[in-house]
Amino acid sequence: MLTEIENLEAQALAALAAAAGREEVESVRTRYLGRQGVVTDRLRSLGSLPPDARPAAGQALNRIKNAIQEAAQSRRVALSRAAEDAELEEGRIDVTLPGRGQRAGGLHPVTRTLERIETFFRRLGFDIVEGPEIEDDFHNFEALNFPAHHPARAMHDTFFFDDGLLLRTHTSNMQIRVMAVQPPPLRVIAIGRVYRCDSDLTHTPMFQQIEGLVVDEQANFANLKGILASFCRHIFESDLDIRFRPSYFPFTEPSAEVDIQCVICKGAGCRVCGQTGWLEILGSGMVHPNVLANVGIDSERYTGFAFGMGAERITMLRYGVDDLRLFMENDLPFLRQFSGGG
Ligand code: 2NM
Repeated sequence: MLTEIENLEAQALAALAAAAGREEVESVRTRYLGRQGVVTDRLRSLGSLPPDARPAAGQALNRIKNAIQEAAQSRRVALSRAAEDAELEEGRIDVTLPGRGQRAGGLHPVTRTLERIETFFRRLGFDIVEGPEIEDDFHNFEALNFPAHHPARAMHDTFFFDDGLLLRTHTSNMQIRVMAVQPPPLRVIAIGRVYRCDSDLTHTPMFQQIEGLVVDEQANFANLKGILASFCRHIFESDLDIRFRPSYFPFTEPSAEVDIQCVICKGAGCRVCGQTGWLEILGSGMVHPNVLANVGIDSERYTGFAFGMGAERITMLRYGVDDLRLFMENDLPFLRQFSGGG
C-alpha cells in the first residue's frame, strides 16, 4: 500500500519534471490532485481501508499531495525563467562587436566662411547686424545715391514686387537703417542674403553678402586699406599681397576694388586668375557725402568707409571649389568634405 503511494509520487514528479509548458504542468497536477485526481480519489476512499492501515496511508497521501503541489509550483517557476532567458538570449546585444560609428554633421562651407569673417570683425569691435530681405526703394537705392536711371534699378537686375517693394540687391540697406538711427561713431557688419536677376556659371539669383561700414570723425582710406589687408590675410591664412584698383560705386567716392594675389598660382598666372596673378574679392570706398546727408549725418564732421563682398566667391577661393552651383545642390558627398575641424 505505502509502496504504491510512493510509486504514485514518483510517477507524478517524473511527469512534472518532463512537462514542457505551463499547460502540461497544470494537466499533470489535475491528474493527481484535481477533484477526480488519483491522489484525491485515494484520500476520499481512505475509509474503506482497514482501520489500522488508515493513519499511515493518510499521512503518506497528504505528504505526496504536498510534494506534488510543491513540485508543480517549482516546475512553473523554472519554465517561466527558461522562457525569459530564451527571450533575453534572442535579443542579446554582443557588446564585444565593433561599433557602427556615427558621422557627425558639419556646417555648410559658406556658413563656415561667414562665421570666420564674423569672428574677424567682431574682434575689431564691429557689431553684426541683420535685417529685411524685402526692402523699399529708399533703403535699397535712393538713400544709397543711385541715380534715377542706374541700370541696377531696372527690372532687368532687380526682383520687384507689384507694390513697389523689392528683394534687396545688397545688404547696404542695413547700413542705411543703422546710420539712420544710430549716431556715429559706427562700426557695423551686415550679413545676409541678397537677390539679383542674374543666373549663369558664376552668378546665382541669391547669394550671401557681407558688407562693412565705419563712420567716425577721422575714418580714412588708410584705415580701410589696413583693415582689408589684414582681413584678406586672416581669411586666406597666408601673407598674400593685395592691391587696390580704382572703381566706381554710386555710394562711395573714391571707390576701389580689392584684389588678392591668386590663391591658386600665388601670382604666377593660371586659369583661375585669367593669367593675371590677381583675384578680385572686394569692393570698397569712402562713403559718398550724399549718402551721409541722406541719413542725416554731418559730412563735414564725419567721414566713413565701406566695403562689400560675396561669401560664396570667398568660399570658392578658400576651398578651391570651381563651380558655384555646388553650394546650392545639397550634394552630401561634396558637403561631407567640409565637416572636419578648422
Ligand atoms: C560694396 C562696395 C563699396 C557699401 C557702401 C555702403 C554704405 F551704405 F555705407 F553706403 N554700404 N556698403 C559698399 C561700398 C559696398 O560692396 C561691393
